Amino acid sequence: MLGDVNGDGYRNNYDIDAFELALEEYEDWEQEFGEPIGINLLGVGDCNNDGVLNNYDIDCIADAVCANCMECDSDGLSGSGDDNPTAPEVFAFLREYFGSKGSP
Ligand SMILES: [Ca+2]
Ligand SMILES: [Ca+2]
Repeated sequence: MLGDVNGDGYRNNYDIDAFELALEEYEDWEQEFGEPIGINLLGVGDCNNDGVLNNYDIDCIADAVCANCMECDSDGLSGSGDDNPTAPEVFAFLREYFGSKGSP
């Protein structure tokens, strides 16, 4: 499922951490999610279908994930607690960190 980057069958804010990991360290993502679950990163993360997962996919993944999670602006990221960033905050960080080029 596109956007289900952690392969748990749901597309929600729990996928944001996995997406961030995939952007930062593909090898780590492959070990933690790809191989154990048998999912293809391009299948779940190449949101704009250009054949690679990179910063171009941030906006698309953000839309896909946030469209399906009512709790996007509450908790659920990186465990529990009140200090966690909201999904929009995380995506804002990712755009800044990786540099979002937006849609072609
Ligand atoms: Ca998921
Ligand atoms: Ca892509």
